[in-house]
Amino acid sequence: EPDDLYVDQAYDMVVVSNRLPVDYREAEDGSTEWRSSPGGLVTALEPIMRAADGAWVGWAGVADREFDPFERDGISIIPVPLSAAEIEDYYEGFSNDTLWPLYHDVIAPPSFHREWWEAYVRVNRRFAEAAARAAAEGAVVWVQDYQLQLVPKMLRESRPDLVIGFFNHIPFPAYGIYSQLPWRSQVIQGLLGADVIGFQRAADAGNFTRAVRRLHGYTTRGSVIEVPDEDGGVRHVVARHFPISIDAAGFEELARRPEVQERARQIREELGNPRTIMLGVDRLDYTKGIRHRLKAFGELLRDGRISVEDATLVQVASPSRERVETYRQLRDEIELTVGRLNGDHSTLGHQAIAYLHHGYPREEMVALYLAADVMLVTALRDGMNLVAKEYVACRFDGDGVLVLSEFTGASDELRQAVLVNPHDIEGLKDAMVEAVAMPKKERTRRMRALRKRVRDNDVANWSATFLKALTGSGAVAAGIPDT
Ligand code: GDG
Repeated sequence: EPDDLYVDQAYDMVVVSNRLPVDYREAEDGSTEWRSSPGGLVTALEPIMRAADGAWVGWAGVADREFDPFERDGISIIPVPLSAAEIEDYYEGFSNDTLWPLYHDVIAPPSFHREWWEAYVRVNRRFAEAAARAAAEGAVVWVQDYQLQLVPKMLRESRPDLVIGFFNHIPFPAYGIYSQLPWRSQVIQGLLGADVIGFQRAADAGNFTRAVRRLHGYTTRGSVIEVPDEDGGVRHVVARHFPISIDAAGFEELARRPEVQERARQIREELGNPRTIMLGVDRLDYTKGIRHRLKAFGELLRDGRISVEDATLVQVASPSRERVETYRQLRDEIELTVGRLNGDHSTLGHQAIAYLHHGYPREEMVALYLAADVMLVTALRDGMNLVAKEYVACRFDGDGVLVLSEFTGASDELRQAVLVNPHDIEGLKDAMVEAVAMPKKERTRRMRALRKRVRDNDVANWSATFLKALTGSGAVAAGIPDT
């Protein structure tokens, strides 16, 4: 049973994110539990939160339920309630059907609805109030992601004593696209309430800074923005990139387990021992370029450049946002394409595509990474793409080829991947063939360089760098290098 240890204004470190690191689950038989949702962010922040005696403010994942704060594994959990209507308007609507497509360069058309915006403002205020209530005098509050862009300003207004950070996990678009947003000024002002605004790529930070100049005319010097305050002075806000990463050692540890390696061998066996296994792992999302990948693979089979005896494509498409119409349509399109390609090319002994619309335990994901000779990351736009980094971290054998879209944040760092423009289907096909045929020596050389990069910048490094920039911000913000 969770024990209620909550005290107002007691926490020196507060993380605010749409979802808590734990989900409330109700089983068929009526039993309930708080289940950990061990994402990368949780792994990154857990040690820091425990050391700082921190609090995590977020939604528990169920509608219309209020929960008291409680402690779990040394972290105080502060649930914020959302009604079913708010989930529709703030989360599925404004977050996932307005901001998500807009910030990913309008790959899908964003919907603009004033009721969604009103719900977004209302819910952001609720999160800000919960954080303000939890934070001690002078505490550090770190707000996560696009669902909560108004929280920094709301917090600063009620609690000017706080040190406020914000990290945007998804891209920030160029002004020509961003400026479509009817509430573009309010969102910029919301973010500028922070002391440090973090982005994945230097290009995202540049887009944000340009939007600030275009909309508000504030002076910017490198990564520092001069925001006028009420008493005629200026406040320094830093906007720069902090590329997120993964728990690289944790993934490698899993990959080295004998039972995981045995499972990788078994996967190859079960697929009929194809010479090459290609792998895609994505949430089923239109930003991930799954259709482009299938098109390229299908044409390679059609043209006889590869055969089903040579190569199988395993595509894990984990279920995502199934109540948003664009996602339902995407699923139908992908499943039609997979069905056609398998019908045209599979034999009784060899499937062209093993398509899996499931979520899997992490061990199984790691076994898949180990089994995959070629990893295909063909996103049309992606803030970072952690799958690319996870693949690399797991390949302690120094083998495997990463095919990586230039439109991912990861491609700024993972330069030794086979880089592709997924819109160029011919180029993508050539890259896939090149990856299949790459000599062992070349594979090893590239993988060694990729692995060094992921190990050197792991997720602990990411959070430490951000928090250092944040706690050294304010007067000394100008000292932060701007590259
Ligand atoms: C957003 C940004 C940015 C997926 N299926 C299963 C599973 N996963 C895990 C992967 C990976 C994570 O989910 C997905 O992370 P990505 O980075 O690839 O993509 P988004 O979900 O879109 O994340 C992205 C990220 O935030 C962090 O800032 O990199 O650009 O869009 O860890 O392994 N994990 C398990 N089973 C699955 O079926 N266990």
